[in-house]
Amino acid sequence: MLEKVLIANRGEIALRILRACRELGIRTVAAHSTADRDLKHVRLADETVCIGPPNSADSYLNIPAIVSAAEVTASEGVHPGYGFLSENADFAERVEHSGFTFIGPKADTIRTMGDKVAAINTMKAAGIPCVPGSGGPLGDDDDHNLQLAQDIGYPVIIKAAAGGGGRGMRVVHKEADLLGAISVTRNEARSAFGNSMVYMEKYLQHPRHIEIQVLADNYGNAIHLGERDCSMQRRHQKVIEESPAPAITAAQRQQIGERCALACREIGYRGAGTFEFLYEDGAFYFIEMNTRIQVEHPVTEMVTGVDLVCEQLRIASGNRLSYAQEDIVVRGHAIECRINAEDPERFVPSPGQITQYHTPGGPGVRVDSHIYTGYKVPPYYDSMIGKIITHGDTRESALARMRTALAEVVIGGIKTNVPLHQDLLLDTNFQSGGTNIHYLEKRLADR
Ligand code: MV4
Repeated sequence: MLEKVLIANRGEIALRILRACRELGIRTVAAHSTADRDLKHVRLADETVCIGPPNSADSYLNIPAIVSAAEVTASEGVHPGYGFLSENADFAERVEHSGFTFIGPKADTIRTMGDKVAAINTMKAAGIPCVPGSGGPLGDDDDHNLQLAQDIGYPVIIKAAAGGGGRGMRVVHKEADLLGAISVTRNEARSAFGNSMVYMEKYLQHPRHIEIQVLADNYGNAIHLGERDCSMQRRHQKVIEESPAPAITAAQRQQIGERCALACREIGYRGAGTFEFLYEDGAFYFIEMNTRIQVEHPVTEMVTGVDLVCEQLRIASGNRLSYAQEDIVVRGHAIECRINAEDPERFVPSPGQITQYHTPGGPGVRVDSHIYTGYKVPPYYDSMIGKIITHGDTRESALARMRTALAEVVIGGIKTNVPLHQDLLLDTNFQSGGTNIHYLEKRLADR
């Protein structure tokens, strides 16, 4: 097993990684910015190292500072968490070339999945169903692009190959708008990502966002751990996630899950990963692969009983997967509410000191958060301050436990989106399991 791991992240995921390390007897190094000296995991870590000033660009995104921190602390592994450098292939490469273990896939895999055109082509070749589209980057031949869109059928969507997660895309409803949209998306992609490559897909108008969790080791073993429905989102920020997805059957889960596990074996995937699909009218369409642990991983942990972060650490330590596919059973239902320090109506961040904090509890309730009474939420980072996750035998029971948990939680001194969650938990369309990716934004526009 790795002996010492540097945690190159902050907040709840840094604490989550620290807990997994503790459980496995791995010593921990908390790499933190000057604004984060009071983070809970910094206080709990075996060692701490300051990697720079508050701005992420100078600390959590500062590759030389993090690699140096690993060197001076004689760390063996580096866990990137999510966000920040977690899907930066150059970072993974620098970590490995400096003699440390990057806790994630090979740098080449991260690079391939970061290029959405390459990712789609890789997955298509590995038997994963994809959205009908250009099958490659768009060229400069206007007539060819017009013909392509006509063949695919309007509406189409133009996406930046270097984008992802909702950045750099444009929906086109009619032929007259196509060429302008390609050129605008290209220019935006060039200035935002330094890469003007764009591609075209059929635009699916009312899909759900369903993603498959996978784990793979260095020995050609790969398993899937079912799916998560993350359709409840606003501006590409997920708000509520759940597992299993209300819309699909156990047979569908097995079919798409096995395809993903097979694809992992074919491409030599390693570590934890997520296949993102759009799901519409009974069919799955691959859009992207995430090569990191995700915010919403706890709902999968709650229904499968698998500790995904411990598995990441075991895999990076060179162990075989602790589970075979037959060992993975989806039991009951789990739901996660992301708690943000923000105004619940206007969504503006609400940093500041937490004057009072009471956590919910009881059967099937889990709280993943780094906050405590007296903690000051800094203004420099993402506004997510934690997650409440509930589990029950049925979806109804998980929802009831979430309503109880939300009524119990007290976070004083700052605004949070708890009232929004309370509202959504009472929404009859959500309760009956019927929402797509546009539901929340429509509902907010209507209120
Ligand atoms: C799409 C789509 C419809 N059709 N692709 C947005 C984030 C990025 N991961 C891909 N996205 C979308 N791609 C096709 N062909 C709709 C979206 C989309 C979306 C996807 C998942 C979750 C929320 C979303 C919100 C708006 C648009």
